[in-house]
Order: sequence, then structure tokens, then C-alpha cells
Amino acid sequence: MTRKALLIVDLLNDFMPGGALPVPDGDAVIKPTNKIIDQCEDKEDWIIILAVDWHPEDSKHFDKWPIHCVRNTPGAKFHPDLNVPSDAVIIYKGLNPSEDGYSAFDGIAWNGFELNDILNIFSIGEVFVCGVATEVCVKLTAIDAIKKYKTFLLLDACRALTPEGGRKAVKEMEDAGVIIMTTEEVMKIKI
Ligand code: VGL
Repeated sequence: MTRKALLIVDLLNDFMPGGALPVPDGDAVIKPTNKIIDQCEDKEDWIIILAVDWHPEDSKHFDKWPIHCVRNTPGAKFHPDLNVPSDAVIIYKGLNPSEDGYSAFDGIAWNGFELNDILNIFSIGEVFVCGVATEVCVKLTAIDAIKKYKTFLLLDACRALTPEGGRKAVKEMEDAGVIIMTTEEVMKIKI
């Protein structure tokens, strides 16, 4: 049996409408994401991983972007309606003041493990990526994932900063070998 990871990127208050770096319609992904979390949770062959932007106040990253997701602030917390399982793995990224931390593969868990370490420990063969923003953290995460794992993008559970950026990013991911699916399809076929 192929072991699988659901990898949810940056469903944090600052990326939601009203936040510091809002992704239009970003909160629309909460419903399908909760649905697939509910299906994967407690399945022996799945783990659930959430990537979190967790910047220091003085990050160089803020030369390029509005100040967002400063660690230990409300903007860096999960959307309040997201059902985060108590046994999910949290990956913190952008920890270093000189680091952008776009890809979840650049982050670490609380114990210092990198995402690749965790995927290896759990013998993961397939990674299912969703979240925001499609053309930034989701794309870079999926493009890293495809280097080592069969990788799927859950398109209905992603939102982009701009429609054009989103379309381009999906094409780039597809060209890199990422398989584009929906949460409904995955729940039918894989869970
Ligand atoms: C993101 C811009 C800056 C993202 C993070 O989560 O996609 N975008 N930092």
C-alpha cells in the first residue's frame, strides 16, 4: 500500500480576506480542506501535514511583501474554521530572518526534522498539496515534492493571488509532472 501525505500550505489568517497579505477567496478552501482532512484522519496509510509561515519580525522577506505571519501573532494562526487534527505534523517555514521560506520543504518541525525526514520516516510515496497561494508557496512546495514523490495538486482547495498567476502556476506544476486533481476525486479514488 502506498503511504500518502496531505500537505496543506499556509491556511493562516494573514493570507485570508482581511489579513495582511490576503489571497482573494482564500477562505473558500477551508470547506473542501476540512472535508478531506476528515476523510484522511485516522487512516493508517495517511499523514496530515500543515505548513505554516512563521517569520521573525525583522525578516528580509518583508522587503518584498507586506509584513505578514509574524510568529506568535494572530495573523500566523490557522484560520479559525480549519479543523487541525491534534496529531497533524506542523512544518514551520521562513524562520530565519534571511529566508523567504516559500516551500514547505525549506521548513522544519518542532524537533528540527525537515519535511523530507518526516516523509521518509513515514515511508510516504505520494504527496497531495493544497492551500494558498497557488503561485507562491503551493507551487514551490509542489515543485519540490515532485523531485522525490508522486505529487498531486488539489486544485479546488487552492487559491491564487491573481487569476493569471494561478493559471500560469498550475501549468508550470503540470509541466513539472504534478497531477492536477480535486479533493472530491482524491476522496473517491485514494481514500
Ligand atoms: C506566500 C507570499 C509571501 C504564500 C508567502 O503563502 O504563498 N506568498 N509569503
